[in-house]
Amino acid sequence: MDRFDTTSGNGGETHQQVHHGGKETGGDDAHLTTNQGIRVSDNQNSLKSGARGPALLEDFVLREKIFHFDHERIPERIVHARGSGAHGYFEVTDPLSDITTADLFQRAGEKTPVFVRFSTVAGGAGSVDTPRDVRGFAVKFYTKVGNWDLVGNNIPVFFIQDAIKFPDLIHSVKMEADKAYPQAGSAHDTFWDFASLMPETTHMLLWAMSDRTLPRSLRMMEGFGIHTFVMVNAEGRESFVKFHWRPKLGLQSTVWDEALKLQAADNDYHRRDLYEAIDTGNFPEWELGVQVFDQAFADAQPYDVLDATKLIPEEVLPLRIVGRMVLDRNPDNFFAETEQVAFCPANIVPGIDFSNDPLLQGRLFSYLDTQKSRLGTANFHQLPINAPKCPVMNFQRDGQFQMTVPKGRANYEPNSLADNGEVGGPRECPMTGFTSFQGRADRDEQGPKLRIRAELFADHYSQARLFWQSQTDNERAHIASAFTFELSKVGVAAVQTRTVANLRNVDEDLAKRVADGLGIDLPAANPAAKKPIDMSPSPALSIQKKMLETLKGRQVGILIADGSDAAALKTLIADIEGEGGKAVIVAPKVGGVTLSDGSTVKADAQLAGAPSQIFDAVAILLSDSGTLMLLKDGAAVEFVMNAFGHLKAIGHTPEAQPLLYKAGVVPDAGVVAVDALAKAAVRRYFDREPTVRTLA
Ligand code: HDE
Repeated sequence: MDRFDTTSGNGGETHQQVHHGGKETGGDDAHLTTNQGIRVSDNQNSLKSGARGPALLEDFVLREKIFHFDHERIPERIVHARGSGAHGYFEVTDPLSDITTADLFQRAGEKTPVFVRFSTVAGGAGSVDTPRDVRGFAVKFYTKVGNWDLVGNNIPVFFIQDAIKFPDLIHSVKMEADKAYPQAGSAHDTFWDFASLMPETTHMLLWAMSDRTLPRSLRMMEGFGIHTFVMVNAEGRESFVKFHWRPKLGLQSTVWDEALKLQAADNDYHRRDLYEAIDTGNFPEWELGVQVFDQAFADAQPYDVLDATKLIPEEVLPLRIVGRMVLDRNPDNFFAETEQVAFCPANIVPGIDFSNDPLLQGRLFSYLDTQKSRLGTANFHQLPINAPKCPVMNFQRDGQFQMTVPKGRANYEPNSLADNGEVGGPRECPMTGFTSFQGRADRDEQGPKLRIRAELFADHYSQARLFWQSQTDNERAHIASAFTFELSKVGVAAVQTRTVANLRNVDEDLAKRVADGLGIDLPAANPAAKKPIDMSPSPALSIQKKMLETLKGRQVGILIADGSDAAALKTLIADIEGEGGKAVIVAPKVGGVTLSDGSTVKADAQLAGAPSQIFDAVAILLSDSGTLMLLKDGAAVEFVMNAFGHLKAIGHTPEAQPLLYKAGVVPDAGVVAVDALAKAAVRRYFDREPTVRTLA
């Protein structure tokens, strides 16, 4: 039964209507109807003039069905088109009342409902989940006093400093205008042409070329508000704030070869991972941390806190953890919720305000504007996923798809025509209403109208250098290799040269490695607009330095075949689950195998459809005969070879050794007996990497 529930959650001007009455689920009295509520007698055959005659135009059942289908798609987002969402809540652990009057931060233990959408940036809605790309991390808090949207990314800085460059940046990274390829990737001429001509992109480029853009799971990413925001407390004291989300499962990324192979294995790898985790009660969780500072701190930093290409190292300004966010419910309907959710950085609540970051200021216009084009009406805020869960009362009226039915004739304020003849309708409230932070007259906030940037914005390299110096050797090799890979896809030599010339201002070694990887001469350094300075390395910027050793939220693929040891399988599954991981049985036939004791076990996945890149570690639990059989199966050899190449732990039976040998596995700390696997699987073996591939 088709039931559209447009419950807005809007406690004031309620537009709670069920257009189509009836029961939600099927049953004897659940009848298929048209959109006009007319019962349908036959949903299999169109109306025809005779069994072999022409279809009749009067068939309103057919016409309505096709008409509606024809208009099912809406424009996808111009950026961040591919995304996955979930419902959950934010819970305060340390009230921020000393810093802000924002209602949602006042009371320990209080929960605020949220809807979160994670996304890739460059690809279309139907593109894959695992390209090298920045991830969006957008949170809508349905607070008691209105919606607050914290629309961030999984990287704490951005490519550009001023909103006026955003259309150029996005045009350059999207598919090239004439060819319409490549999809969902930055490894092409136009992106690197733009980036190489815009040295302000350098810091973010290092992040983009790091493993941050290859997350293992949406549940294992950090999130950042990026911009400096403002908070105001009850005394009217302003603070600057930066927002950080910290995943409870720790940071985890894939390696590049693995990410490429994941695209082939599962287009929906991240979407499926998020959905299944929530569906099985393994609710993803993040801590919310804030960096709070004042003008004196801001003035003392060697960079401008209004510049979105800069971060504040947490070693300099530690995070204060104020709450946690748990995602505990999958959307009921992807389109109605994840597709129609409309985030907007301009949605803020009293106690929170904007800084003068010129990138943020541009965003404040763009998001509202784009929703009109995407959702087709200025009333998109009435959609259930966007509607605040507090009263909405004003005199904004009409427009396409108006869902409310306001009563009375007075649609203006002030008015005195309420039913009782007194002053009617909602009125403004100077005490509790949103009041903009006034800023300070002694700051350089106002002046002549100029198209100009503040002086410190000209330093494009110091923090790129800071990022590079904060990485492990292995992470540096990944970054240099990613630059090399991407630039090797660029056909215009001058673009390669210009990029490497920029990198010389970051670090000589990085520039040399990329030039060497490309096989080009090291160009002269580009003149720096401002000479870079050395900052103290920040270990918090490295993924590997703060990775958790855990199996929680991870999955281990166990390859079995006829004859596999029944007792060992049982113990291994218990060990994996004991460490908080998930065991997935992979076999040549999904119907299952006959184990050593004659019992049978069903497989969770067939070998050909479950390559090892979808797992965090693998077990090769084979008997002699099973090994003999799988030695002839390319999928089995690749299963082992890729697990080794992707630096994963491999647990194996002695009988499986010939398969490991054929797959090129060389014993190391990550190659262990089956009974030692659950412990070994809590991490990756990065020191193996030089033995399996050449890195720049
Ligand atoms: Fe966005 N961005 N953006 N962006 N952005 C959009 O809004 C824009 C920027 C981010 O899951 C659009 O609803 C401008 C930074 C996320 O629905 C659009 C500028 C950050 C999402 C838009 C930026 C983001 C978007 C496209 C430079 C991290 C997905 C569809 C001034 C802090 C939200 C839409 C979702 C989406 C504009 C820069 C994050 C066109 C003009 C910096 C996570 O309005």
